[in-house]
Amino acid sequence: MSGRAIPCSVMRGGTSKGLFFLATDLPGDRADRDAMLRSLLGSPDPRQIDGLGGAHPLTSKVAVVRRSARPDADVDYLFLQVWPDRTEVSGNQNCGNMLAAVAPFAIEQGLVDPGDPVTAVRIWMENTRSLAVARVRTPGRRVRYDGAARIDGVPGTHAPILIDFQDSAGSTCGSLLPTGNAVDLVEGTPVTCIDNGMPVVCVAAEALGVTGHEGPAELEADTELRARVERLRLAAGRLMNLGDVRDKTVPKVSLLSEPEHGGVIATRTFIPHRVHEAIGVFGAVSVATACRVPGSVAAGLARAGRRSPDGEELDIEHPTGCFAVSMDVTVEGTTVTVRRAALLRTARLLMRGDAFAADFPGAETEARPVGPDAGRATPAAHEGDTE
Ligand code: NQM
Repeated sequence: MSGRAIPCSVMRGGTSKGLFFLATDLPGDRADRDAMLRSLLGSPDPRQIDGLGGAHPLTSKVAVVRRSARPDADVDYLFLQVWPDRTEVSGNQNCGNMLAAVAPFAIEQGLVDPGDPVTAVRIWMENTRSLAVARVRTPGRRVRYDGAARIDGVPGTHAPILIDFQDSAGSTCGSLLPTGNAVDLVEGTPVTCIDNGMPVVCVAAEALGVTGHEGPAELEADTELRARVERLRLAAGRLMNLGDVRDKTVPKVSLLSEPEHGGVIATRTFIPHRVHEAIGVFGAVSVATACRVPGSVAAGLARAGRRSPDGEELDIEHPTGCFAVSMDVTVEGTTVTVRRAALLRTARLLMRGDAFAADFPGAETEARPVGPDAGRATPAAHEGDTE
């Protein structure tokens, strides 16, 4: 046998897909852990042919889950972006799509006792040091993945997973409007820099010479546009307290335009070098919030949302449909306060078993036997790992 077998679940969370691990099944040392993950996903290689990664940032993701020591949380969730074509394994952003699968994973792994017919799982998101509550269907105390909920970007219908965020404003950059302004002139272009769970640079598509209704492939093929977006991102990253973002996955850059399908605003989002087929969860929450910041680039293009008993429903249009964000935002003078944000996702368990890491330090020496009689390896400690 070569390599090491690691218990692993492959799950779709929202419009993303990745590998889910218990923290106790991964090496405690960060460099060893990252080497193992690169090997499991097949990075760096644009095709990830020798691993389980899907050769796109949206399908080259990892969630590490453990029982929480916090009184206000059931589990801790660490998101890691494994770049398909680079050696970096990055914990500098959160992922709200993978988050959708964390609660079912935690229940099925025995970290959370299921209720009947719904289980609310309190999740401490280590990347942004903030809390989410996910409500999962568990009739008969078993996770149900099938159901009638539909999200754009995913074929078919599945069981709904409702997720609530309370304190996501400024979770990466320190404040909702990290530059202190609703609009900044960056590289001669007006932008709104915002962080409501994801640092995003909002820019009018028109200001970059496109309509904002092009498809991802067309935008990615426009090398001049990509270079301009990256220059904007590098400059805005510094203004957003993120330092040199050359090798970071944040901030994202969202090209905004007037909606075409009855939504509030249309988006095309660079994440940061590929264009998202839809939009990230926290990316959508941040853009939706920007729509309600007076004087912002987004507010100038946005339409009204639907009033709801809890606030407002904002449909954020993206290349493959709409992302509905339910928000309660108050604006007093220049102060914008986000009381809550909530949304609907679905998830599905695709596979559970052992993944094989072929090539990382210690792979051979720590190998555990494979076969019907093989026991589980003694878990490695994996504490204090916040990125
Ligand atoms: O913004 C892609 C995704 C994401 C992240 C990205 C996400 C989020 O769609 O919360 O979900 O922007 O890198 O999975």
